[in-house]
Amino acid sequence: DEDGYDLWLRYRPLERAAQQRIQVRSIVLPGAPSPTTDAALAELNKGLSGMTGRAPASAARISDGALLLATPARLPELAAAASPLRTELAALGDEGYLLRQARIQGRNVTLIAANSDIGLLYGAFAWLRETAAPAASRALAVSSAPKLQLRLLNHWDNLDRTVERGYAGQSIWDWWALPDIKDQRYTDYARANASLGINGTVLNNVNSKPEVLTAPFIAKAAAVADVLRPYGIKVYLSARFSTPLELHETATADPLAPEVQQWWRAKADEIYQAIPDFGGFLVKANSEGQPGPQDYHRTHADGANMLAAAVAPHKGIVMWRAFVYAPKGAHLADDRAKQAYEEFKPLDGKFAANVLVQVKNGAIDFQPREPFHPLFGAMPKTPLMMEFQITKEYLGYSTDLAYLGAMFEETLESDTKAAGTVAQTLSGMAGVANIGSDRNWAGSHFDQANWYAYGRLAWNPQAKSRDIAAEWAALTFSPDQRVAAPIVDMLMMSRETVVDYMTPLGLHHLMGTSHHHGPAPWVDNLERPDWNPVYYHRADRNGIGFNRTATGSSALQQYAPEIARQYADPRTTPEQLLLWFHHLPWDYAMPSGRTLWAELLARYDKGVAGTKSLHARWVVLKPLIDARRYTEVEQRLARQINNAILWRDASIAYFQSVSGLPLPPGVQAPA
Ligand code: GCW
Repeated sequence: DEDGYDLWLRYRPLERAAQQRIQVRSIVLPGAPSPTTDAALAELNKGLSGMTGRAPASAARISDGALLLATPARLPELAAAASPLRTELAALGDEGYLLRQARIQGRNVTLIAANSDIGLLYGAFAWLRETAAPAASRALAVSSAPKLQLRLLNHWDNLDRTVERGYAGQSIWDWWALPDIKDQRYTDYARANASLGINGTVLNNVNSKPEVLTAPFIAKAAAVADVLRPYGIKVYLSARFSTPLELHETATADPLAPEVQQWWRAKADEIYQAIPDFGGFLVKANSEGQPGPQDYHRTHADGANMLAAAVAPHKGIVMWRAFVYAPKGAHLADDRAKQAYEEFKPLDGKFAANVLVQVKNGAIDFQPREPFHPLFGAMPKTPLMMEFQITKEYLGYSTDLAYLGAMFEETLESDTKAAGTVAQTLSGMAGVANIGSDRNWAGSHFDQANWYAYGRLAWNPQAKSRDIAAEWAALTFSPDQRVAAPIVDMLMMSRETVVDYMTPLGLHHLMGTSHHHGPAPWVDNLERPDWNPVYYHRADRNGIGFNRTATGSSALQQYAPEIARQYADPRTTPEQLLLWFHHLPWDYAMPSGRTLWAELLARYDKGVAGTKSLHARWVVLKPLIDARRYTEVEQRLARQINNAILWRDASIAYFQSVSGLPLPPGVQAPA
């Protein structure tokens, strides 16, 4: 059916010519099956029956036309000194795989080879992907291993099934029904994630509750872990720092107090009893009112290391978030963008070996465009994780089309001028999930692409977002280039379109208060100055933008000297970040020859034009798309045009009221 539930794992019938190329007569798995190989075989059966109309039989012996799944342990030939695949396989690690047409035991087979059963599962998904959306007449020769060890989803899911910043219905975790009732959706969730190589998931919101770590919830998390385990996905939990105190089991939450350390050790032991491969904790501390070690005049390192010691005997990890900003104090008058660097940079080298610091892509908060976070490249002694937001809190929810693959790629390939690209500074990646219990999982069909792109980039942070978009479009809609190619174009233009109609030229944080949807650049009366949009755009009669150079907040100094020098001058600052770093007069001359004011207006217009173009490109695809998905997408694209017009008109009207400048000839003042 066409409701989107099957995501990119649709396995629709292939055209006859493509079917004939497959020629799989049997499936062979030497050695004893495991829950993971069972999952791989089930997926291959599902995929092949869908695509070719019949599932080949499982066979014990290798014969011509076999699809052979093998590890060196299962098939000693692969480990033999004479095997041409031996070295290649050895380089692929625990999770990598290779796909090949090979001659084994004198038979012509299609080989999926790996060093572990998880590698075989990943290889099976990769082979199905290649088969469903074949790259033009290429010989099967794939060899792939993940570049990052930790590839996680972070659910901001609450125990009452609401989801913070979730736009796809309720949480998929039905805490009431668990542990006894395990929804089939958990298995399909595991399949979808394993198909991308995602190998961990934090089940609950970083704004966490003490109850999460009580026995009943540990049992529920254990039930989810049991479902996910065969798919190579570990379960993690967000831990509230004050849990023992709030449960009245200690008199303090001070990380240096022996009773607190003892409590966490015992808690870790209890969790590992129930979930032997539990991944560890994610912690939001001393940020937005969450408790943390600073409440006891201890550092982030003191807090993280205390938890790290509790999970270390079990090989667990702690992911400690760097998204911090003070509720009160000096930073408000100055620049909130600076706080994470100021708190964390001095702690480089002070974290235990099993602690990772998890840093948002930018220093403010998941804006449509931010420069990369200055902590990347600045903490050489600390493993860092990237935190991307897949759910579109600031980019139009699940209504507006914005392909985040392009945005993720832009951050990952940014040069830190200190330690290579941002991608090269990473030990792991976390994506704040956009998944909910909506039938199509993500709230809209196109938002599935953001989950997909995140997963593929976590596997290979150097991958190209356009290639990923092409894969997704072919798998999700159709490999027919009349369909896939225009969808790729829509995806690739969508994010810049959103930037243009919401926050062009480096503007940021202008969204409506608390819900963060729609424009509110005029708001200046919130209890905290750094929540007000006026704090960020700083528009007045003379100009607009946030001066982060030495004559302003000096946030620019947190970057490597080469970047700091380049961006100190507006003329050598990338245009797309101009007003992030500079406050400029309205008549500042832009490279286009327009004044800044005229350029701003042109960008808003371009954004609106972009939404009309997205809609128009979709409408012509109508004859080629199933009716249900066509309509569901069309309605959102039409709505997006109106969202863009609202953004443009409200922003221009407000900025005009501040600048006092006339609109250019031909532009009507909004009614
Ligand atoms: O941007 C803010 C979001 C909060 C979120 C916080 C965070 C989970 O508006 O909803 O809380 O970021 O990342 O901790």
